[in-house]
This record gives sequence, structure tokens and C-alpha cells, in this order.
Amino acid sequence: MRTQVGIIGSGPAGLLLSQLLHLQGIESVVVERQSREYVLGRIRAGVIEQGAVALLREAQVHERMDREGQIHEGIGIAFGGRRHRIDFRALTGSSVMVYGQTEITRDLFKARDAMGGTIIHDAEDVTLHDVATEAPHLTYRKGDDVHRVDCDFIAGCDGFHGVSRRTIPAHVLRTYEKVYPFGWLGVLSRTPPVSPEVTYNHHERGFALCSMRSESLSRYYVQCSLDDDVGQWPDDRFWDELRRRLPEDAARTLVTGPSIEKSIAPLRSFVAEPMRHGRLFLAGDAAHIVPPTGAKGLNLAASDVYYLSHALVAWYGSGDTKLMDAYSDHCLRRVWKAERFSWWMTTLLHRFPENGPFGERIQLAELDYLVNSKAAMTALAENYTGLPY
Ligand code: RFL
Ligand code: PHB
Repeated sequence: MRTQVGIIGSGPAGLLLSQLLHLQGIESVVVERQSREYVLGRIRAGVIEQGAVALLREAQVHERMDREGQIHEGIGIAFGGRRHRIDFRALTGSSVMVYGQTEITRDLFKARDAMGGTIIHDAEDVTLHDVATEAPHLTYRKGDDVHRVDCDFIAGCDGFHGVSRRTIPAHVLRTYEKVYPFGWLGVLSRTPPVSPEVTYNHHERGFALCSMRSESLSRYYVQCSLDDDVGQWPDDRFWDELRRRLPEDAARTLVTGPSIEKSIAPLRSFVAEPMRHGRLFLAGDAAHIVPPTGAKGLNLAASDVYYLSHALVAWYGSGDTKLMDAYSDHCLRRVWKAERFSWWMTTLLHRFPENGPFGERIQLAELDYLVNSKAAMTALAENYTGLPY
């Protein structure tokens, strides 16, 4: 098989790239290791920045998002038993969209299917070849048959555990990493959210996040130990722990119910540089990971895809390599700022036992400063709603 751009991974990065390229007359083939059911079963991000919303509109997959997504003009930060509001609209004139990554992925699959896009699922042993030449190709196995896709470029959109980044020789790739000593236990439940806005809770027992997908679907997380396993967290224990970490009025009004999904995610900061090697371009989690505290992972995947789609459109349009040559630098400037913000939010809000009582007092002082300083709140609002592309 031959195509113009071979895309590895059908997460939001791969599907969005494929869709944007198609609308510009550039053909691609998406090769995915998992089944479609598996990809659509993953519950992940929920907060979409303005820039990503605009890109989803450009990709013509905005109809349901505009109908069902919620525009949020602020978030809550709770500590010391009180909730404080950061008013994005008043501070920056901006807002975010609350709409699940699962729904974005579903919308993108639907659009790709409607436009005749090729997405190959259950592709095993995906391997990249000759990426440093002008004729790269990839191979994959389905059952006993090995297939080959020849292309002009390969986009590695296969997430943190994918194969693309590992194809770049070790002497070319620099990696930067920070692993946090805790995880997030997440629960999705068909209950009305405790607050109409996403609320980040600092508590001496550990961090808790109250989020939502709709007026009747809640998403909650509690900081947990890396040794924990979901089996140790029956629903009752989860709700009790969450309640203990919320301000009293929220704890009192929290509506509980059976969990629909429950999972534990470790927290990590990671960046790989450069994001391009020859004709291979990394995008999204394949190149960088942020802890979810800043809600930046999916949004960074979208900004990478923005830069990559523009670079490919310029190359196919006029042979211009300027944007392609600048791809890694353009992405990384934005990536590192989101890395900083996500690290800062994580450091501010979680319990780090090794920091001791002094560290906890410093956190509380910073939180108190944050919610009483217009400058500090504006900086948070600017970063949370999304820095410009
Ligand atoms: P994905 O979504 O991981 O997709 C990669 C795809 O590649 C496939 N794949 C392969 N295919 C072929 N061959 C191989 N060898 C392959 N290896 C892997 C995988 O099956 C998969 O389908 O990466 P992408 O597209 O870069 O998208 C990134 C986002 O998914 C991620 O950054 C966000 O989910 C992070 N994130 C959040 N981001 C936000 O912007 N806002 C949030 O509120 C937010 N909350 C979260 C999050 C991530 C979380 N977890 C579980 C990691 C909350 C959580 C709990
Ligand atoms: C979510 O709704 O899943 C969510 C919201 C905000 C975050 C992380 C996850 O920072």
C-alpha cells in the first residue's frame, strides 16, 4: 500500500492529524495496535483549551462538542476547608470547554469513516523503516500476514509506550523525565457533579479533583499510592476518601453512586527532544507526558498536530521545508511551558510526605497568595485556558 503520510496511533493526535490533512487534500493511513472498542473504552482528558477547540472546528468535528460540551469560565481551588474561584472570563476573557477525550475520539472516528479514511486496527508489530531517508515505510502484522505501507512521511502519534520514539537512535534523542511518588485513582460515575466547575482540592490527606462530563456524569480523582491497585479501592472506600478531602459543604452535598470506570494512573513529566528525525515526526504523548493536574496532555497533542499539519500542507503545496524544519522548535517552546505549568500545579496541590510540615506550610502560603493576588490568578488563568499557538 502507498500513502502520503503514514500515521501510527489512532488517539486524538493521530486521528486529528489524519482529518486535517484529508481536508487539505493530503492522504494518510492510520495504523493502530488496538481495536476500536478498546480505544473508545479509555476514559481520559476532559478539559479542552480554546486553541484545541478552534482546531476541532477547523477539522469539522465540532458539531456535537458545541452541542454537548460545557463552556467553563472558571475553576475552583479548595484548601483549608474553603473553595476559591479563579474567574477566567474576568481575568483573561477566556474559557475552556469540558468535553471528554473519549467523545472527541468518537467524533473523529466518525468523520474519518464518513470521508473514507483508512484506519487499520489490531495491527501488530508495527515497525518503522528508513525514516532518515526520503522513502520511509512501515510494516505491521495481521495474523500471519505482514503488510507494508510506503509513504513520504511518518507521524508517530502512538503515545508514551509507542514504537515511534524508540526508532530514533539513542545518540540523537535527549530525554528529560520526572516521576512523581504517587498516582491518581479516577472514578467515573453517573451522578450529578458536586460543583458545576472543575475543582482542585488541596488536603493534608492528599489531593482530590472534582470534574465532570455532563450534568449527570461525574469524574473524580484522588491522589493514591503507587503501590495501590484498584481492587483495594471498592466504591465505598473511594467515596469516603474523596469526601474527607473536600470542604465541608461540598462533602455534605456529594452525591455518590456505583462507579462506571475506575483506574489508577501514575504521574510523570517527560520530554523527548528533538521531535523530528528525518522524515519521522513525533506528536502528542509519543514525545511528551505531563501530569494531568494542569489538564494539558490532550491540548499539547492538539498543538503539535496544528504545527505538523501546517508543515505538511506547506511541503505538499510548494515544497517549502521551512515549517518542517522548525517543527520541533515550535512544538517544544509550547511543550516546555505546559510542562512547567503542569509540574507547578502538581507541586502546589499534592501531598509530598518527604517535604514534611515545612513544605506543607509553604504550599498553604502559596495557595493563599494565589487566591488573593490578581497577578497570580491571571498567570494561572492564562496557562490553564491555553497559551497561544
Ligand atoms: P494516545 O491517546 O495515548 O494515543 C496513542 C495511540 O497509539 C496506539 N499505539 C500504537 N499503535 C500502533 N503501534 C504501536 N506500537 C502503538 N503503541 C501505541 C495506542 O493504542 C493509542 O490508541 O496519545 P495522543 O493521541 O498523543 O493523545 C494524548 C492524550 O491521550 C493524553 O495526553 C491525555 O489523555 C492526557 N490527559 C489529559 N489531557 C488533557 O489535555 N486534559 C485533561 O483533562 C487530561 N486528563 C489525561 C487526563 C490522561 C490521563 N491518563 C489516564 C493518562 C486524565 C488522565 C487520568
Ligand atoms: C478530567 O475531567 O478528567 C480532568 C479534568 C482536569 C484535570 C485532569 C482531568 O486537570
